[in-house]
Amino acid sequence: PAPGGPRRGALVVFEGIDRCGKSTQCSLLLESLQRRGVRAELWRFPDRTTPIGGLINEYLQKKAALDDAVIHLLFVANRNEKREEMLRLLAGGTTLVLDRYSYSGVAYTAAKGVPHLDAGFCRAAETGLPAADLVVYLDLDPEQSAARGGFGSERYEKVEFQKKVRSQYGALADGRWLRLDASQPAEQLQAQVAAAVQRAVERAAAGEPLGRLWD
Ligand code: NYM
Ligand code: MG
Repeated sequence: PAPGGPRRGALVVFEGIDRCGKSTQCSLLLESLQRRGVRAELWRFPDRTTPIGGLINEYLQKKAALDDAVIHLLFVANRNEKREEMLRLLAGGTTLVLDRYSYSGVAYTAAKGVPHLDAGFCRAAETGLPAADLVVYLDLDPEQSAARGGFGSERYEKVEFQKKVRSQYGALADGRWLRLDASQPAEQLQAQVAAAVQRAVERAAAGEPLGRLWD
């Protein structure tokens, strides 16, 4: 970092199929970071509070039908409308914990199997956004996630589709992802998450530059 300048925050992303436990782990992580005095914020994508997020919400709740390319690009736009604020917070030293990000964008759209919306197209649409310093991938068998409460009300929450999403995540994951077996108890998962996040926060603070998708 510049001498005397702020130490940048880390970009930590949680990914996984629906009902794998991301939101629980994100909240536990935020509490543990704040307890340790690390300045941090928790965001989720899609951000349903913006006008674009409102359209996405209607699509997910099956109140609106949209072309697959259009909904895909709305998810991309929803990340880009938060891009500058993300970069500003990170540069100012805030660690950002994201409940889903570009990796969801690729995995869910590519899982549809639409020929002109393959993983290559999806990845290309994300370039220009910052890459995660750490991706925490909570891997779970869709039969198990389906048995958890709340599953089944939104678009995409079907076991057969979730299996395809899981295989897309498998193709997307590189050696730097922290892949955890999400069937473990939440506290056990959190201990592994916290250790990896601490290392990511330290690397960011030491001046490791923020990457760009898909470097
Ligand atoms: N989703 C999420 C996508 O299809 N593309 C994306 O880019 C993102 C960020 O939206 N089923 C899907 C995954 C989920 C749904 O997310 C909403 P959540 O975390 O269930 O609110
Ligand atoms: Mg969901």
